[in-house]
Amino acid sequence: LLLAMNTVAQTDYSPAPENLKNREWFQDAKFGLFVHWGVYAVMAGGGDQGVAEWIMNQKQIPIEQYEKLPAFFNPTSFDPAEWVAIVKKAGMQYITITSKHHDGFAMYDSKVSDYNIVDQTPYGKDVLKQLKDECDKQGIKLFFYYSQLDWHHPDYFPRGRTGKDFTGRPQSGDWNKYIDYMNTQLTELLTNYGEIGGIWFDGMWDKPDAEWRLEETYQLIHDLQPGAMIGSNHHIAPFPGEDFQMFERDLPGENTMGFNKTETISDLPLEMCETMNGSWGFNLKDNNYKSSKQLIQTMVKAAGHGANFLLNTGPMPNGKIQPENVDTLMVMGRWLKQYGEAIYGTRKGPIRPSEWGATTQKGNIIYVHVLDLEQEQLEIPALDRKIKKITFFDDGSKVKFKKSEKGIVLEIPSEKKNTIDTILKIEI
Ligand code: FHN
Repeated sequence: LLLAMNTVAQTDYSPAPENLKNREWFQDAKFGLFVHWGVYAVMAGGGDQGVAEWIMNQKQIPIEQYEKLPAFFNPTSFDPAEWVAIVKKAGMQYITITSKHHDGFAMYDSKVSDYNIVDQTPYGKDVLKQLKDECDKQGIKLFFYYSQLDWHHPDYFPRGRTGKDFTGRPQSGDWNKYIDYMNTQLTELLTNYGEIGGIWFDGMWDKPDAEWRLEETYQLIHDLQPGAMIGSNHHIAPFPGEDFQMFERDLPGENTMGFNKTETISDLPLEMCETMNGSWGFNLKDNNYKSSKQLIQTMVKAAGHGANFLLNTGPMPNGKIQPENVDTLMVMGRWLKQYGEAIYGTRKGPIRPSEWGATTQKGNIIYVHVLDLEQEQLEIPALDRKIKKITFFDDGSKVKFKKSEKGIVLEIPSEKKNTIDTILKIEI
């Protein structure tokens, strides 16, 4: 009966009206900041590339040692108003911040565990509360990332895939007690911070066959905040109860990562996340920053798939966002100030993104994004609608085009090509 009830609960989800409204908002928003911030920032990657928020696991640091880190985490330069101002100048509409990552350390004032920023750091304040208050003040939505995988909690047992058990925990534990603990922390996050954008789950992949009691957790979230959107990382297809589908480092359906296995694209709102260098958390050595041009073009292609772009920063232990990331975000913000009409509020266009670019659509306007085209002619497959007019976005001047058997051929004179994205407006 219990299984049957669970199954019923699982397939019985129909989003509340406020959830459906938030899904529309989400798809219009298009661009958000992902923040990976925790006590691991103190280690700054330990001098190795590719190590940051995973340092506890990659360096096999037992809990007894890792628990020394919070004493060095004192972000006295953390200024939520500065962070939110950067987000707004970047043209971002929301923030998704780690409330608890795999190391189990809560970046908020949790009452169910003293392994948190208020009880165990010299800083002693709840950064999520400060950030949420500032987001509310400045009209930015806040989502909480929550890791189901936990390298610290004794009842996360049997251990998962992530390496042999290096933590020093006893080889025993009550799995259901861990799920109860997780649901209690989620209740704190959905009760003590006002209306949140949603919960961004990660880490279930560590124990794919475990009884995660997901229906119960999703029901809890939707009961506490019907409008809160649930997303969960690394699924072939979303589970019932999820309100958006995410793609890590992959454009929807491209599956270059392999690890993502997101062959199926659902009809839920979509989001793709990516780092500005190679690390999610702060890594002192990782200076292979992606160019702002590359990131703008990724954002355009994501929009061409109808997906949001969640771009990540790993703040430093002092609470500042890396200057290299701020510079990039300012360039992206200036670009969006000029071309945002072709991104915000759009949905995917009639032609799937490909190497020449992408299309987005808003009402009877199709935006053709030509990225880095060399040749002066661009043939795009037939638009199955009557074309009324084609103009260049930047000055409204007419675009020469002719019909071809495959579709239309656009003439793009060299003086019209910009370095990032030549946008045409097709009125249908
Ligand atoms: O293991 C995590 C990783 O630390 C990071 O949080 C990314 C962000 O999408 N998700 C997992 C790796 O896929």
